[in-house]
Amino acid sequence: MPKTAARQTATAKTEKHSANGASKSAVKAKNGNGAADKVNRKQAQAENVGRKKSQKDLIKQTEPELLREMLYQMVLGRYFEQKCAEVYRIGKIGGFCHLYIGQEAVAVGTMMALREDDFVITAYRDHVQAIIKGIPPEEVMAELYGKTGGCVGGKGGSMHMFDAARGFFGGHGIVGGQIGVGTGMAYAQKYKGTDGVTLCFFGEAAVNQGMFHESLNMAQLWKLPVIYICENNKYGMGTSQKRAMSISSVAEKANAYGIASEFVDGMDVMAVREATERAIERARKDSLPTLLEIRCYRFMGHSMSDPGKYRASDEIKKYQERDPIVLFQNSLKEAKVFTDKDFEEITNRAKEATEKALKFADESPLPDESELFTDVYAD
Ligand SMILES: Cc1ncc(C[n+]2csc(CCOP(=O)(O)OP(=O)(O)O)c2C)c(N)n1
Ligand SMILES: [Mg+2]
Repeated sequence: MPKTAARQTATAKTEKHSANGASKSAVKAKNGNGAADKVNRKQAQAENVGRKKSQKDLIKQTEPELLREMLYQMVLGRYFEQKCAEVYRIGKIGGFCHLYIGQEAVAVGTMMALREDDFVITAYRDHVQAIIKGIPPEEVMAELYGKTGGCVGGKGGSMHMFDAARGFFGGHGIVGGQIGVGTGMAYAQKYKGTDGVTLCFFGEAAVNQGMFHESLNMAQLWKLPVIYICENNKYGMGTSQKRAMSISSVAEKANAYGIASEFVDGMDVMAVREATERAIERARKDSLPTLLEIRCYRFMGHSMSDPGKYRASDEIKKYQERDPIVLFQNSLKEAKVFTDKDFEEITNRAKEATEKALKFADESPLPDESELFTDVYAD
């Protein structure tokens, strides 16, 4: 094994677990399928107390203005998507529509640690990521409506948000497909001599695709500045991870390629940010990849057409008790950074931005019929 690979494997071992107290669960996950379900409640509560303390400690070390913006983006993501569900039900949005409700801490914690010129690519659960990357909520909503004011002129819809100028490269419907494209984006950043990095999001079900393994191998071999973010929400459509994956720890899979990895609590936005900052530094300074397994939970169905019969309501309730927004708000209050008045201001601002987006989408014209023949590529 070349020296560099051996050194990196050692890094992977020492840096595998976050400082947020999640390491014990990750080690346990090694021997059983779906270890998260088997965690005993008392132990989980004790871990939660530890994580809450670490969230408050990190809050105290962070600028209040940044914390305000982080909370705003999380609340905006939540309101925006609740409205998406509402207008979907009355037929204003058609086709597939996958909501991100419950996973907001992942996008905010990771993406808000980026520089503006860094790149992001993700799967079809992409509305909130698009907004955080700077696409105005109006353009995201108009895209959902299939209107010309949308970020891709109404031709992409829910799954295909895109804005190259803002460094947001989709919105992809083929599970795992974006992992190869994201790896290529990081290759381009390195080839062009920039110090930019790429954040590449995917779900845990995408890890079973060959593309994941081919990409991780190349990323470490060619030392690419890419951060792979596996949003492990435990389900791929209606199939639980337990029924689809022989090893339940995704982070551990990075060891096969000598890539540094971490396991992170996706309900804790500060822990997500902290782990991402380490990965960004590794990518920007040393041009090395990282795999972050961020454990989270989607509160809604896989998509708007999911009847959701495969999950027990008790399980959903268990995760809702650790709603990432409520958790963050409570920590901010306990750390005496914000008061109820601040929360009210943030909530009102998010509601206003969502209403403005809805109005814009309603008033935006539908594409002209002639648009059927533009931007269409066929051999
Ligand atoms: C190559 C491919 N196979 C199957 C599908 C159908 N499909 C769409 S979403 C999905 C589940 C993906 O789950 P995960 O990667 O965990 O992401 P999540 O939806 O949980 O965010 C599947 C199998 C697809 N779109 N592409
Ligand atoms: Mg999933």
